[in-house]
Amino acid sequence: MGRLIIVSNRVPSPRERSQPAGGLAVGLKDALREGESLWFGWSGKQVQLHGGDPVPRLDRVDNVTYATIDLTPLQYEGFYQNFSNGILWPLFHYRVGLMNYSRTDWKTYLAVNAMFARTLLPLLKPDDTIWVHDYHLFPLGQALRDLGVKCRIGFFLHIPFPPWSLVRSLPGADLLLEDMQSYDLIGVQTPEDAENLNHSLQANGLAARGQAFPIGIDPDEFRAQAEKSMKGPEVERLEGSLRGAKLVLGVDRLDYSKGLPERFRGYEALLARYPEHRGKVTFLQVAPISRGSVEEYRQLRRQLDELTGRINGAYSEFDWTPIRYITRPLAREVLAGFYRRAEAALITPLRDGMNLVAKEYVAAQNPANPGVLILSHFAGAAPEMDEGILVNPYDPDEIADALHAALTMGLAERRTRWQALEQEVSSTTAISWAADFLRALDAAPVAGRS
Ligand code: GDG
Repeated sequence: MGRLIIVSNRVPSPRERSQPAGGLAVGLKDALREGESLWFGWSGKQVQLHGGDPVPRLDRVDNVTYATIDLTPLQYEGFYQNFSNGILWPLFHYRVGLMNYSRTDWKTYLAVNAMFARTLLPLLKPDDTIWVHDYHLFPLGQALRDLGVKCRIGFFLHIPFPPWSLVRSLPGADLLLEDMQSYDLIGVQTPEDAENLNHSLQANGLAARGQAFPIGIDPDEFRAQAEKSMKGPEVERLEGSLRGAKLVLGVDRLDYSKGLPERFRGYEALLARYPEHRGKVTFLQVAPISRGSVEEYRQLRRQLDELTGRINGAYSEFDWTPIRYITRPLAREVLAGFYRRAEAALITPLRDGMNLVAKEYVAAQNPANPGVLILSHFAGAAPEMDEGILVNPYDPDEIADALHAALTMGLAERRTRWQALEQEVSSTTAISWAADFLRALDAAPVAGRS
């Protein structure tokens, strides 16, 4: 059996490797356990290079070789910051108006993908299987084919794929789709994404290669974390500080795709329209700052600072604060206990590829007294998780009604809903996701290569 080669923009740091957080690293950890494998990508460092390509740094742990390269500050800016996060991210989250297109960044994006291919090439063997991840690396498959690579190459997109009528607003979208023909299989999160991708390919006279492989978590590991964390000092301190109030929890990177201002307004509407909850509920939003040097993200932060101040100013009592808002990351094991303590999770992205937080919340619950999941229709997880309360995240009043329903729901209904959700989270895990994708890639017809 040949090796598995994973390529992603970022390669987990040595610390993240031993304790992987998030679906990608967890799912791959198991896939990487069998046989020899290599994980290639950016180190996360920016270094000024004087001519030529970087040389990959190799570092081996058990049967996995991690190969990382540095980017120059100009590559970081054009490829990562501007094109990937400033153009592709908003567009693929249906926010064309936030896309800051520039032809220079497009050229840097293509050049960095070509550089990834050139630096990866000497590490490859003919019977390797290559699995490329996410929107930073759409053109990588073609760049490898241009260098004569004939291995099987699969691609997985972690974010949504919007309809062609939106995608086409990106200059060069047709070229990106053409490049994607180099992949033997393209995985996306949901059937809707697969349909959009396949229509886009067909609108450009290309073969449909998209298939849905919804990503999951490792529910057993997360449940164990949550149980352990309940006995820890942080959950005890949280419990004490709540003084009997119910807890509504939100956990998201501080990103405009996550619907945070709308969510805060939804909670405000709860306090306004259902005054019986005043003083009896606390909303804790954990939102670690992400991409903090991009203007749209700074604006969002200012907006949330203002909303939190306004809502707390209007509704606080001298001994009760309605919103607790933290923009630093919390430790994963602490977070797991907070999920288990929360009576409701409020997860209302405007668009999300999947949303692993929704699955983690379900895995963390106490079966005897589970909390309620409130989830946006526009999370990739929604079709699988419709036993939660599904909401339109643009409507603060609908969020308020859902919160009221969750906070007053009886034990029997909470348990019935949770059991169905738990079944779903346990049946599509990170491990089965990676295995299903790799099996399908192995079986995919190899398009016209000898
Ligand atoms: C992308 C797609 C897709 C969050 N805050 C803290 C923390 N987290 C962890 C969560 C979860 C992960 O980060 C976030 O995963 P999501 O899936 O919710 O969202 P994205 O980061 O946008 O991920 C998404 C995913 O890729 C996988 O394909 O589902 O749609 O956008 O695991 O728990 N972890 C810690 N502290 C925090 O404060 N330790």
